[in-house]
Amino acid sequence: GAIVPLPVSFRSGSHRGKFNDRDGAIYVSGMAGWGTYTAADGCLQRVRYTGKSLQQPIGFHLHDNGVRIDFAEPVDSGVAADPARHFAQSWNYRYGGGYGSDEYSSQHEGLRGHDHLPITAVQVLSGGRSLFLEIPEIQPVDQLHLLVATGAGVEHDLVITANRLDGPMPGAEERTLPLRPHPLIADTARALNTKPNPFAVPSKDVTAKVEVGVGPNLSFSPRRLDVRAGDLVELTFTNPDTVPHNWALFKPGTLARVGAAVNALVTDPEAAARQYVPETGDCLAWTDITPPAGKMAIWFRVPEEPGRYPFLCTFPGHWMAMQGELVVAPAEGNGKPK
Ligand SMILES: [Cu+2]
Repeated sequence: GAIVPLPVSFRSGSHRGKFNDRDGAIYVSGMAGWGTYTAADGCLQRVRYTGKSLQQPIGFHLHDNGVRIDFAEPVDSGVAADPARHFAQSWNYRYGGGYGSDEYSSQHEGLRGHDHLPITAVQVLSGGRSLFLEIPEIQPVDQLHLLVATGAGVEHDLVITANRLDGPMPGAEERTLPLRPHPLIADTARALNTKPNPFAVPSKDVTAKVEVGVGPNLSFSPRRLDVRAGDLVELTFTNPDTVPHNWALFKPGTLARVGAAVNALVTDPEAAARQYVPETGDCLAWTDITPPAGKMAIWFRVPEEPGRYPFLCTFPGHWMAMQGELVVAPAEGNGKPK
């Protein structure tokens, strides 16, 4: 559904409305039970039809390449056909045990805020009674806010719950970005299917302590870590960045396969519950997705095979840049555990 503000104001909160068959008016009642800016504690008000026309959105349809909006009156095509006259943004809520939710980016997992969605073209349809806004980056989201101009100085807000997008609107450019799962599905998977990290178990037999953090512009700092074959490593991962990251170690020579699997995680509702670690069997150890200002330690045994083991951040969109190497030297005969 969508909400559309009406150009009326009531003396108090408006909780209930009902049309009266006898006079065709809608009667609205309500009260100021929660925080409100209204003047009165309660109200019962009548909204009459004056006989004048009123331009309002009266319907909409979501496609995977944009939104069609139907209007009560024909739009002014000179204004409405210009993509720059309209605005679109989206955000998500976090479904969880707490009351209420912050507003989260629908494009950057874990970040608070809204995302601006570019409107690349507008089609004026049905003799001006419908508009199709091409929005190639549209996704299933909790809130999609459109500000649509239908004439000079005439704008309409629609706040849409975009649970499901239909196929592409014919005649408009098709989307290129993959469709993400609905945020509610990802949140539910996170709540139900998150398993404890198998490497978050402290060990007393540590033979090497390693610290790795996050540098500027999607990088690890340092990018190279040195250990010996068979070491029992305590690795502390620190994230001083403004976006979430993880640290995941992979078998040598698996980057191409792992990268493809990481890219595919964007459309997988279970990915967040799995800390965005791909299920290819190539991952040797990993931290959880660590939030901004977060820190996590893991304990793992270095493989017996000396060599250069790639590590990545597998958070969506990061792995191409955010890479490093664990360099495993041959073990020495110094009594270290093998
Ligand atoms: Cu990252």
